[in-house]
Amino acid sequence: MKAHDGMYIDGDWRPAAGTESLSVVNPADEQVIATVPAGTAEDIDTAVRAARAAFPAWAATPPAERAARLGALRDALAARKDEIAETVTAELGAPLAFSQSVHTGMPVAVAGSYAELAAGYAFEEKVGNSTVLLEPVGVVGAITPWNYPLHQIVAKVAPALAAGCTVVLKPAEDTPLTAQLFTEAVHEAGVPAGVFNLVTGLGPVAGQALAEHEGVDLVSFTGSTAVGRQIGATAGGAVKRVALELGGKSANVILPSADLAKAVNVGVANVMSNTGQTCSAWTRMLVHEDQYEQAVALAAQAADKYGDRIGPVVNAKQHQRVRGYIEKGIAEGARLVTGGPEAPREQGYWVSPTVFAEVTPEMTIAQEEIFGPVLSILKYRDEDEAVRIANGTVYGLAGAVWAADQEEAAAFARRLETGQVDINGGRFNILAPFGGYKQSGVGRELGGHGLSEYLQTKSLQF
Ligand code: TXE
Repeated sequence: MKAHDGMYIDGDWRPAAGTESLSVVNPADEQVIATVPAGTAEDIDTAVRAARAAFPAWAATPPAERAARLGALRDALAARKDEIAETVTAELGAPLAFSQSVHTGMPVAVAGSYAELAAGYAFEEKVGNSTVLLEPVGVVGAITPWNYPLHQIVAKVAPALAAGCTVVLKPAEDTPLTAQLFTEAVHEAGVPAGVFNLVTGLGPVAGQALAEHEGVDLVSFTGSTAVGRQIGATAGGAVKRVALELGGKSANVILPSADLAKAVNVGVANVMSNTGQTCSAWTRMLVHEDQYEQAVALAAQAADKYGDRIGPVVNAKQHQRVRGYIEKGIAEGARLVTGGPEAPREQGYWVSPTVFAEVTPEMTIAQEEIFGPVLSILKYRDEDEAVRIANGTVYGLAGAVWAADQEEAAAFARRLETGQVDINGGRFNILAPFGGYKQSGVGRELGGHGLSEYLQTKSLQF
């Protein structure tokens, strides 16, 4: 596949400082499809300097002009939609139809939403005898994961640019080609030199250098809790702003009055979507004891329909990790209803859609993020117990509640310690804040709340 052999810094593709490179592998068949340069601390330093130099002018650019660049970015992404979808499929392994709809459609819409938000945002407000100015934080270091290669980038870069910040992006090493396509779109959109910069490379090298750089004012990270904790500690030590979007173990609570078949089917689809590699996935299904066996049978049936239509997981490490969790589930005494740890194909990182029943709240598979197509079904006796189980992990990112009427479900949702809850299936809203309670993270993405992460306030008293 086509790849740039350089970093995008100060408005141009330029050679990397070092000579190392990263191989990009297609997870469906383990073939190397491209190589990109592996950035070093030196590349990061050059990129941060470019972003610093570009900051004053971009911060002073009228919001309407920043909005116009974001509108052009949305158009440039939309014009590349086929190429983006094929690239996401090649480097992530997602089925092409899913790459076209979610992996491409959603980020295009999010970029568009920030073109609108930037144009209408109140960057100044009156509070009594004060005028409060909402000013851009400065240079943003964005570190993104591979699971939604384009969306994760757009969800950080678009609000940062809308706010008037400049950015250095270090995308995941598994999916740098989508990041390069995004960069081409930024260039084509006429975003001024230095406002956006791309350095590809390894997390512990380029990522860490970016998180630790003194010239970065805010680090926005999405990825594992382990790395997030480390980045949070570094940022805290340097007293710099940080936004962390980490893992999840979301509960899908089916109340007895709900349409059981619908709730189970949508719940299974939610977990299998993107091969389970979604931080907000409803990986724990909570069902009343009287409906438990029926729900388990329905879930197994629904999971079996997916077969290998869900695509592989992203890489060898995740392949081992996900199958390791399935083995652990069996070892700890959960009942394997369908699927299992055996790889269904010899080549590629495939995992069978897997459903566990008789999962108890303290089991590893009910506590830790698996990040694969694995559903755990738990039993509850009454609503209080359902709330306790749903809230009984270190995470709190998303969730779902199903009941006969919206009010009943919403009343239950108010008791959940989590950042987002879908009522009777909900409908993903790109303007609603997305982010975690507890160890699922710090800060919010998307919509106006996402934009405000990149602003700091100054008040003038009259
Ligand atoms: O994540 P990493 P991995 C969870 C999920 C998954 C697990 C491991 O449970 O199974 O994390 O995935 C960069 N300093 N999520 O290993 O390593 C790295 O280069 C700075 C949840 O892929 O956290 C990449 O760009 N940066 C999740 C990004 O961090 C570092 C999405 C994420 O990689 C770094 C992905 C370092 N020391 C995984 N080390 C979500 N919340 O959506 C790595 N990176």
